[in-house]
Amino acid sequence: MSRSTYRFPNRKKTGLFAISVVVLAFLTSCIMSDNVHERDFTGVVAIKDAAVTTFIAKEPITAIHVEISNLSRTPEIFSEKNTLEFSYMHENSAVIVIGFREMVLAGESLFHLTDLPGLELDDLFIEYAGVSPLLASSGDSSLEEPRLIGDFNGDGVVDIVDFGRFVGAYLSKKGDARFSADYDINTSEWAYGGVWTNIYSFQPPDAPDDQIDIKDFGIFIGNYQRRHPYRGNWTFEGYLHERTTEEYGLVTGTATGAATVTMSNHEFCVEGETHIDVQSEKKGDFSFSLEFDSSKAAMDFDFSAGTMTFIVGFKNPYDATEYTAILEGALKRVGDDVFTEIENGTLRLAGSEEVLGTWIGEKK
Ligand SMILES: [Ca+2]
Ligand SMILES: [Ca+2]
Repeated sequence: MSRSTYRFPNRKKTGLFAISVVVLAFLTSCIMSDNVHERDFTGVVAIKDAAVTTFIAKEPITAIHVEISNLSRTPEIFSEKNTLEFSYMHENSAVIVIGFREMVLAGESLFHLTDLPGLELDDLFIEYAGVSPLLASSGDSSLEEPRLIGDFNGDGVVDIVDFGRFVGAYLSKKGDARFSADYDINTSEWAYGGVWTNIYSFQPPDAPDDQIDIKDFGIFIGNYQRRHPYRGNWTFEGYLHERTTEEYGLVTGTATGAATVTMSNHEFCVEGETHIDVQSEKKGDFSFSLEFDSSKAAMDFDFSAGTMTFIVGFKNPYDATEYTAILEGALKRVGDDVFTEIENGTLRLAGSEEVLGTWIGEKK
């Protein structure tokens, strides 16, 4: 019985309840209309009630610049999103700049101001950046060198150090002392896939607009905390060509190596080691280990030629003779796409054109 009552409640009571809800909603809307204000901006709507002003995206947004005139201090900013923001006073205006790590979609809340009950929506000026990245290639490159856009100091990561530089140039124009074309990155694109997926890595040559503004910040935040994908651990395998010598008979060899790649001043820095096994007919099997001399190890890409070069210094463990080995190879290609892997490179010693072996290399 109680079960059926629960499922089919008294219709009279339900009707009364519905009327109460309608009356309450009507009363609330009367009160709200006095206290809730709304203003439409391009791309954004601002909704203000007694305590909070909320900014809602009307289209996808990656960064927003808000100026509030007639203020004497910067306000408190609160956002549910993962943001990078800065604010400052400029004459009698508070300037708030917020970048969003993930694009904020239409209908989603961007941020709130909680401590400005007297805010006039007419005092707001808003600009924003929204980006539609173009993914042109599914490979790591198309014979253009990808760049980690926003890594201004060239250490292979976009971080707070780069942000500090960017902030210093914010709202400068060509000709200003603070301006540098390095920060004029607003036309950058997600040009490649592979290890560069979702990283702004390409900038058309004639595209900068000679000013550093919210559009540039929108790109910067998109790459914030991203790392240059060639940093990290690479592995190599090498095969020496068979050769017959009088002393050792038929000699064959294999090598395995690992290198850790970092970056400094936009150059790759390499440290690592390799292990070489050499087999000989006459004297039995023997093997030895070689360590890279990191001061001599270097790595470079030539994307216009589609090649990678790896230069390694090492010592012969028996007589301490030092050698420089040069590993060169064509980057793997599939159609127009280029991948930073070597499928069949050549190995020789510096100063000699004689190819001693082959190698393959890839990043783990
Ligand atoms: Ca950096
Ligand atoms: Ca710009």
